[in-house]
Amino acid sequence: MKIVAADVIVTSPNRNFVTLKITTDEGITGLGDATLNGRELSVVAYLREHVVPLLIGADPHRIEDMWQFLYRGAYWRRGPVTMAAIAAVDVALWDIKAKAAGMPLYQLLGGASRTGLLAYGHASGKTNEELFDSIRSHQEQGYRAIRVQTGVPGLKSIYGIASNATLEGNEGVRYDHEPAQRGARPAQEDWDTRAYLRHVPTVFEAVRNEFGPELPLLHDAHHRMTPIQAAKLGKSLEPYDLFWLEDCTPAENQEALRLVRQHTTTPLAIGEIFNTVWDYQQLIREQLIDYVRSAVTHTGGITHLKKVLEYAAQYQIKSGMHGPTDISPVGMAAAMHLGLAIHNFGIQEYMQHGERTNEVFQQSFTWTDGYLHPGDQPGIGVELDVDEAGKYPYEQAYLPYNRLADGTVHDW
Ligand code: CS2
Ligand code: MG
Repeated sequence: MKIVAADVIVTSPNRNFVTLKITTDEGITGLGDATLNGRELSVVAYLREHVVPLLIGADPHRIEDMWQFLYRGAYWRRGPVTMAAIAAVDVALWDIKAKAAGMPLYQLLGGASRTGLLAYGHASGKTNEELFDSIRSHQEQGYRAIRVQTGVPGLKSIYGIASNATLEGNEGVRYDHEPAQRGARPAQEDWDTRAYLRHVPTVFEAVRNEFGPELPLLHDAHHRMTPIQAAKLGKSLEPYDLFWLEDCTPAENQEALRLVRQHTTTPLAIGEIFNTVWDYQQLIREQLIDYVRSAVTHTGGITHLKKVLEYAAQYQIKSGMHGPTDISPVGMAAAMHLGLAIHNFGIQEYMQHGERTNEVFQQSFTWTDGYLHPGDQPGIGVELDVDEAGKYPYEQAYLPYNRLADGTVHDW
C-alpha cells in the first residue's frame, strides 16, 4: 500500500479545527487531529510545507518508522507545533492500519481493558447557585464525575466560567466555556491568587454540603500558582476529597512539584501542555503526579502517548487525557481507543462539541450512563464531511491572557 494524497483540512464550525486526511492507493483514508488552540495555522503550515511532501509514496503501515523519521529527521525536536503535526500523521496511519485490518483501533492496541471510559464534564458558575445548577445539569446529562470551576469575587472574568450561556449555532443550549475567542487580539483577563485561594475552599465546602461525599470532583487551577501557593490550596482542599487538582503550578521546572507533594495528599494531574515523555520524566520518576493529562493530539499521537503512559504505569500513575472542545472529534476518538486499551486508564475529560461540529465530523462513539466507548467501526470511527467543512472557513481566534493588578503578565 502507498500514500497517494495528504490533505490538511481547516474548518471552523463552532471553533477552528485542523485535520489531516491521508489517502492510500487502495482507497483507504485516515484522519488525524492537528488542532493547536489559538495557533492553528502554524501547524497547517508545518504540515503543508514540510510534512505532506514527505508522505506521498510512503508505506502507511510503517507507523513507528514514520514517527521516528518525522521526529529525528526534523532535527528540531519536541514543541507543540512539531508534536501536533507528528500526532496528526500518526493517528491517520493508525486509522488506516485498523481499517485495513477491518477492526476498531482499540483491538490493534491490545483489545479492550474495560467496558467503557469514565468521563468528567465541566460545571461552572460565577455564584454557588449557578454552579449547583450547572452540576445538576451535568448529572442529568449522565456525568458521574464533575470538574468544578468557580467565579472569584473581585475578578471580572476567570478561566473555566461560561463566558456566554449559548454557543454559536447552538442557540438555547447551555454551554460551558470555550476559551478561545474569535477576534484579531487576545482578550485580557485579570487575576488575583490570594482572592482565589481564599474563595475556592469555601466553594468546595458548599458543593460537598450540597452534593455529598461520593461525587468525584475535579478542579483546574490552570497553571496560576507558585509552588507554595499550590501546596496551600492542595492542603486546604483535602477535607473535600478531590479526584484531582490540575495544573496547580507551571511545570516546566518539574521539581517545583516536590514542594507541593511535600505538603498535600490531594491527587495531582499535569500535562495538557506537555508534548513528549521528557516533559514528564522527573514528575513520573519521583512520583510527583498521579495523572498524565496529555492528549493524543498534542503528544506525538498514539505511538508516543502510549509510551508515556506505559512509563507512568510503572509508577501506578494513570491517564487523564485532555478532552476540551479544542481537541477535535478525531482527537477525542483516538483518545478513546487508547484509553480503552491501556491498563492504567484513570478518567477521560469530555466536553461536548457543538451541533455544527458534529455535522462536519461523523462519529461512532457512544456516551452511556457516564461512560464513553469509541464504537466498533473499523479504524477510529470518525469520517469528515469535506463539503460540510467547507462551509465554515477559518476565523482568527485567540486564548485570553492574564495581567495582575499591577499590570504584570501572569499565567492564564
Ligand atoms: C483546560 C482547557 O480543559 C482543560 O483542562 O485546561 O480548557 C484549556 O484551557 C484549553 O484546552 C486551551 O486550549
Ligand atoms: Mg486544564
